[in-house]
This record gives sequence, C-alpha cells and structure tokens, in this order.
Amino acid sequence: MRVLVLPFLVAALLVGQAGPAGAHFPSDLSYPVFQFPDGLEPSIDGDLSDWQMVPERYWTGTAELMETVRGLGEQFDEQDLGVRTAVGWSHTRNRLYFAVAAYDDIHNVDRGAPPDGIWGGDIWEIVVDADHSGGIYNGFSNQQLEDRWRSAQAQNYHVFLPPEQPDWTMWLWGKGQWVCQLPYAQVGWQYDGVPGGKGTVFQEVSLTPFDDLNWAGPDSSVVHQLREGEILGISWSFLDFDASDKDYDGFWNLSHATRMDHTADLFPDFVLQPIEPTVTVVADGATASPTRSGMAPSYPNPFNSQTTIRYELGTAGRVRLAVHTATGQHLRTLVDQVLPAGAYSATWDGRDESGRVAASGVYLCRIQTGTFSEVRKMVSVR
Ligand SMILES: [Ca+2]
Ligand SMILES: [Ca+2]
Ligand SMILES: [Ca+2]
Ligand SMILES: [Ca+2]
Repeated sequence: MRVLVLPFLVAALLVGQAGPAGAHFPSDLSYPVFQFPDGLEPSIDGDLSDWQMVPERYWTGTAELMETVRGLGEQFDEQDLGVRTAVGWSHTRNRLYFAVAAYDDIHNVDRGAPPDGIWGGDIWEIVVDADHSGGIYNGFSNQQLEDRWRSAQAQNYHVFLPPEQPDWTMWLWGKGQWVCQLPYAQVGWQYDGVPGGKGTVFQEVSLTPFDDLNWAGPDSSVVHQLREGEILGISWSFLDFDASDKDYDGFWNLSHATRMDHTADLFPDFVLQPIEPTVTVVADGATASPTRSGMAPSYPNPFNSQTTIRYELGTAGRVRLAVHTATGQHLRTLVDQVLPAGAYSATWDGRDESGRVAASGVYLCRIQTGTFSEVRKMVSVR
C-alpha cells in the first residue's frame, strides 16, 4: 500500500498525467469481473435472475469484508448484515454492473427528506478507478483543486439500500451528479421487508467507467474503454446504520482500509474476464444463429451407456432440460441456466440425481424455455 504525498500528486495531475498505479490492497489478491455476452446484460431492476449464469467464483460475500470503524475487524454477524456481491462488465456497452443481495436486521430507517435525510441510512458505497491510475480523488488542499479533481481519478458512488425515495437512488461524492443518471448510470432494486425492519435488498447498478470525470459535464470528461484482461481498481463499503443515525453499526469494506474513500491506491484489483465457456454458444456454423427453438431426438436411441440430446434456442433465455420417468417423475436435471441463442448439446448417462443407474425402460426428456417446451422419448437398454 502506498500513500501519496499530496504535492506530488497535484503536480502529476496538473501536467495531465495519472498518478502512479498503487500496490492495491489487499496485495496478492484480485477479483474476477464476469463478462456478460451481448444481449444478456442484466436488466437493472433488482431482479437478480439474470445473474444466475454468473459462476460461483465471481461472487464475494460478508467474509471478504473488514469492519474498520468500530473495530470489529473480521468478526461479522450475518444476522446483523449479510451480503452477496458480484461484478460484471460488457464490452459492447462499455458498462460495469454490480449486484448485491443484502440482508440487514434494520434496513434503511427513515431519517427525513433527502438530501440531508440520507445520512444515517444504509448505504452501499461503490468506488471505481477504471484506468487503475490510483491517486487521491477526494480531500484536496484548496477549493479550486477540490472542485476540479474530486472524483477525477476515481468515483465514489453512494447507492442507498434501499432508497427511501424512488428518485433518490444514487449520489456521487462530488459535484458531478450528472453521472448518476442514464445513460451513464442506473440503479434498480427490490426489497422484501419494510423500512426500519429486517429484510433483504436486491440491488443492481450499472456504471460508466471514466479515465477522467469532470463535474462540469460529459464534454470535459473522458470515458474509459473497457478491455478484456485489464485490471481495474474497484472497492465497496457497506455502511450499516441500525438503531442510531450517529454511529455506524458497521463500516464493512472490501478494501480493508477506510481511507479508500480518499485514495484509489487502496482499491482491490479486479480483472475483466473473457466470456465463460459455460455461456458460449456452441454454434454449428461460425455465425449461425438458429431462428427457431427445438430439440432433436436423442442419439443413440435406444441407448446403453449414454445418449446425447441436441437442442437449439432461437432466443436467449432460461433453459431447463430434465429427464423424467415414463410416469412423469423427475429423475435428473441436465441443464438449468440462462443461455444465449445457439445450438447446444447435453448428455445423459442414464443415472439419476444421486448417481444411481436407472433401470432399463422408457424415459422422457423435457426441454422448457420461456417460450416453448417439448418432450421426447428415450429408451434405456442395460
Ligand atoms: Ca435484473
Ligand atoms: Ca444491521
Ligand atoms: Ca483513474
Ligand atoms: Ca441497517
């Protein structure tokens, strides 16, 4: 971890250079950012079903956080605050996506009308340093520097969990509030509890990455172009207020350093991943995309050890492919995930969910998507 000396940083900024990339924190650790294929980017509505395709290794939780204000350290209590988070990106749309499911025992007590009333409410702070410049982005020595350079090297977004007022969902620390709205940013959320009670907030955020953010507006700012394989500095904090609006019940942050709210050198590294093989289209032709959905007869059929089921999706969506007995009893799920349009295959080895070999006989393979379903017979001969 490196703490920059302010005069040096200001000098670097004034000649138009980024600050040196810091040794990010914690060191020797990076997090993956899931690449959403074209057409499968999440809808920012608080419904996290479009994140089901994101494999487990992309998810982080309460255990990765450190409480740094009250002194709890790693002594988290998921009955007080329990979170599950993931980050995604889209090459075509040049956007970052964040998802959280946050359980809290006392969620978002109404402290009054915004903007003053937001303080003392539960907040998810997301900080982004897209070009990995590091550097100070808040707390400059005079107002002129503060006006220009706050949020320039990195952006500190406050996302309310959940917002007390529907039109007050996100706030940028600094003057550049224009980035908190479409087309630059969007917040969507759902909450299964009542304000002041316990419950889980499901929230999605999309953000535009910046090399330089100028509060004056987009014309004097520089959008960062996301590239596969590059490292971004990203962190977040969960500011949990419960009974009191004066004291944090917990200030939990991924960076493990409270001063990440001033210095982008303290952000963890996030690496933009290629598209996962599990969501890649197994296309018969290089650019072929089927226009109709359907399932072919399994082959071989009858079969002895295994049989292959080929199916095509005309549109992207959730697919369930399962084997049932002749009387309709569920035996085995072969596929249950969101897939892009394309041609696929799945194999059934004649075993049930617990690995037991099913007896010889007739079985049914059923495919179901949002728009069609089909059933085909398979005969097992042992
Ligand atoms: Ca969604
Ligand atoms: Ca709490
Ligand atoms: Ca930066
Ligand atoms: Ca709370």
